[in-house]
Amino acid sequence: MSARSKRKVKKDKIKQLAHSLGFDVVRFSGVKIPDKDQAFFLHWLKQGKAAGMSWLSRDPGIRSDPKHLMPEALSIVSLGIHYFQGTLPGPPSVPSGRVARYAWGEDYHSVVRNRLNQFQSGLKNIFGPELKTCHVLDIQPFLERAFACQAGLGFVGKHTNVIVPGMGSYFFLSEIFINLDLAPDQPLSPDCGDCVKCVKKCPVNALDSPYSLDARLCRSYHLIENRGWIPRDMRTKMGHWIFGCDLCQDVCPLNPDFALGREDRDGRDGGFFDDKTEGNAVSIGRGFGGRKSPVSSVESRDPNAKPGFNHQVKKTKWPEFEADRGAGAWVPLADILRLRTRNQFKARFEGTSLLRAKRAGLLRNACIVAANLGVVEQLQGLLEECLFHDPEPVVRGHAAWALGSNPNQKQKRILERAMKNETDADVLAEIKNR
Ligand code: B12
Ligand code: SF4
Ligand code: SF4
Repeated sequence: MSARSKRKVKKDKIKQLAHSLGFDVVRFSGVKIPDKDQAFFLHWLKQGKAAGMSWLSRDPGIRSDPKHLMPEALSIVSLGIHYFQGTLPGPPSVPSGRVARYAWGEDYHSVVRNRLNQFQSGLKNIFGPELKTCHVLDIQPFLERAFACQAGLGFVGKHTNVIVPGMGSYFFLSEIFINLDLAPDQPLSPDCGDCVKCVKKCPVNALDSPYSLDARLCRSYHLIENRGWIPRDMRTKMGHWIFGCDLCQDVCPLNPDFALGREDRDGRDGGFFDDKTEGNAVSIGRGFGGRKSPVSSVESRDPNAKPGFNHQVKKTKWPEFEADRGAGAWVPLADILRLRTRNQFKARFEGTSLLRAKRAGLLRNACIVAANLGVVEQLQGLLEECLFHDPEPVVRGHAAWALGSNPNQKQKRILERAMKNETDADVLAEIKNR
């Protein structure tokens, strides 16, 4: 067998194993990614776009180089895990906050990590004890999107997410560094064409330029990663989102039409949608430059299918990411506002990604959504409890903000009473500013 065929056989075996374990897309690259990706990242940091995520600027130089983690690495196996669950369920009858799709089910870190461990053991069984591998999944300091692009797993859209041709962007990324010399796959070129829908639709202008996200403005950053106070002028812009944000992906014509939430179509996400036609079929004309999708081997049978999206690929094959396996698409605000201790919070959200926001962060978000949905009166008792009894100033302050959002006489009296009780300067400022 020629060296070339041997390399192909190795790749085929790896692909077969990965697919048998449920990984949806598998591509290969060498360990070197283009210098422009590292340069782009450094420039992004310098512009301050990482907001409070100071961990991103720790050792920025190593993020593009697998050899820092595994000196023997010769290739990267890039893996795509499709988590799109189908149509967004309607909101429950009680006031509820919306959760980004990636967090509906079980925490993907543990689900995918388990599968990666099985993958690594399987690879050892095939290639023997000399084989070395390391896996990367979100938290390790690497530019995963750049690796995925280099391997041709997808291309970066203007919303900055990696889009898998024919399937869309609702994918987790993960990589295996491996000491086998495997033939690289070809990168794809970015192919949004003239479309700028995500850039235009982002209600906070976080996509201030295509392919670059300013986390200081992004709802996803504030609702998940920001551990402190949400800037006052941004609070109303959070709409009904309680954890993460999917809007730039929901409006993307390279994602399934039914990704769009009904309430988004109606323009009810806090009323931030200027374009009431959102959700109607959109044609960008140039999806994938008219080429056949490199991923989908099955041509769509839907005569109205847009170029580039395979309408047969709809839902995730991973039951762990379905809404019934975790927090779900909507969480009742009352469920959150009554969580007074860390243990209560852990018991309610154990095994889900929502733990990342921490108790105070999630209560803060719930206060904001209560005001944005106009349901303060309905939740007045719980908000009052947060204002008087929560141990965290950030929760008391956001409860005060919510109670003062459109106060009736009763709510004004609650705030006056809190003025006399409160000792924290930041909370007092919130009460006074209402
Ligand atoms: C920090 C972080 C965030 C931050 C900042 C996001 C951002 N856009 O930078 C916040 C908290 C806002 C966030 C939000 C989300 N995140 Co996040 N996040 C990360 C994390 C940990 C680091 C990303 C990073 O380094 N950003 C810095 C920027 C500069 O780098 P970058 O976005 O990776 O961009 C590179 C590529 O674009 C590359 N590139 C390649 N080709 C091209 C082509 C062109 C033309 C250009 C200009 C650049 C380019 O160059 C850039 C620099 O290397 C990664 C995991 C990881 N270790 O990579 C997950 C990750 C990016 N997040 C992920 C997810 C799922 C999300 C959310 C969808 C969750 C949600 N629903 O709320 C949102 C999406 C918001 C959005 N529009 O990006 C997935 C994305 C999967 C995908 N399909 O792309 C990742 C990869 C986690 C994972 N392992 O699956 N996230
Ligand atoms: S995640 Fe939401 S806030 Fe962030 S860029 Fe996308 S649409 Fe804008
Ligand atoms: S909405 Fe349009 S511009 Fe944005 S990522 Fe999708 S195709 Fe690209």
